[in-house]
Amino acid sequence: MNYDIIGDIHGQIEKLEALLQKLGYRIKDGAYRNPEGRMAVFLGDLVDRGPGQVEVINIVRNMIEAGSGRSILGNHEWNAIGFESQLRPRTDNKRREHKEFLEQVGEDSALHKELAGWFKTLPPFLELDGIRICHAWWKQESIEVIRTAMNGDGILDEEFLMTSFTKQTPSWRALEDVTKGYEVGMGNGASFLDHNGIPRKEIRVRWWDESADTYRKAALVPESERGRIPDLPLPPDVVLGANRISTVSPTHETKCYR
Ligand SMILES: [Mn+2]
Repeated sequence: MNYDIIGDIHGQIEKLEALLQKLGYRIKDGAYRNPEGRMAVFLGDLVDRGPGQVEVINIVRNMIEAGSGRSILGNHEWNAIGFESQLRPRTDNKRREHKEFLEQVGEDSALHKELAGWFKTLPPFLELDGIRICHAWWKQESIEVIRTAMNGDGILDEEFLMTSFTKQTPSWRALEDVTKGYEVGMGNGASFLDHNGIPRKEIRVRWWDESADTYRKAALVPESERGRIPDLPLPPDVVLGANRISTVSPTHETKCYR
C-alpha cells in the first residue's frame, strides 16, 4: 500500500480539496478515492481556526468509511473531546482557541456531541507497513501506554480517554507527549507569543534534532518570535535526537500552546 500523509488541515476546506485533487483523488460514490489505490493518512488537527471545519470532517470521515483514508487524533481533537465533555475546563483561553469550531457546530448542539463522539474513535497513533504515524512526538514509553488502552479496533478505551483530562495521570502524560510534543520551560522570565497571541513560558522543541543544543535553535515557535527565545544551552536533562529521546522524560512543568 502507498500512502499520502496529510498534515493539519485546521478547517481549510478549499486547500484540502485542492490538495486531494492535485494528488489524483476524485469523488466516487460520495467519497474521495485515489484511482491508483493510494490511501490518504490524515495526521489529525482537522478542526479549529479555518472556515470549513464540518466539511473537512465530512470529507475525512467519508474517506475512512470508503477505505480510501485514515486519520489519527491531533491535540485539537483531543482538546475538543475535553471541551465537549466539560472534563477540560471551559476557560477563556480554551474557548478562544476553539471559537470558530464552536460557532460552526453550535456549542452543545446535537452535532457538537456527535462530532466529539467521532473524535473519540480516532487512534492517537498508527503503524502502517513500517511507517510510524503520530501527531507530534513518537515517544516510545507513551506509545506503549496508549497501546495498552486501545481495543481491537484501535479505538481508545473510554475511561482512559476521560481520565486523560486530569493533569498528571498516566493517560494525560501519554496523550500530551504523543499529540503535543516535547515541551521545555525556559525559566528566567523568558516568554514568547504563540499563534493566538497568548504569552508562553514553555517551548516545544525539535525532539528529533541532535544538533539543536540551545533553547533558540531547538524552539518550535513562530519565526517572528525566535529572537525572544534565550540563546543559551538547553539544560543537561534535555537530550534531543530521534534515537536518543525515547529513554528521556521531560522533567519540566509543561503546558499546551497549540
Ligand atoms: Mn497540533
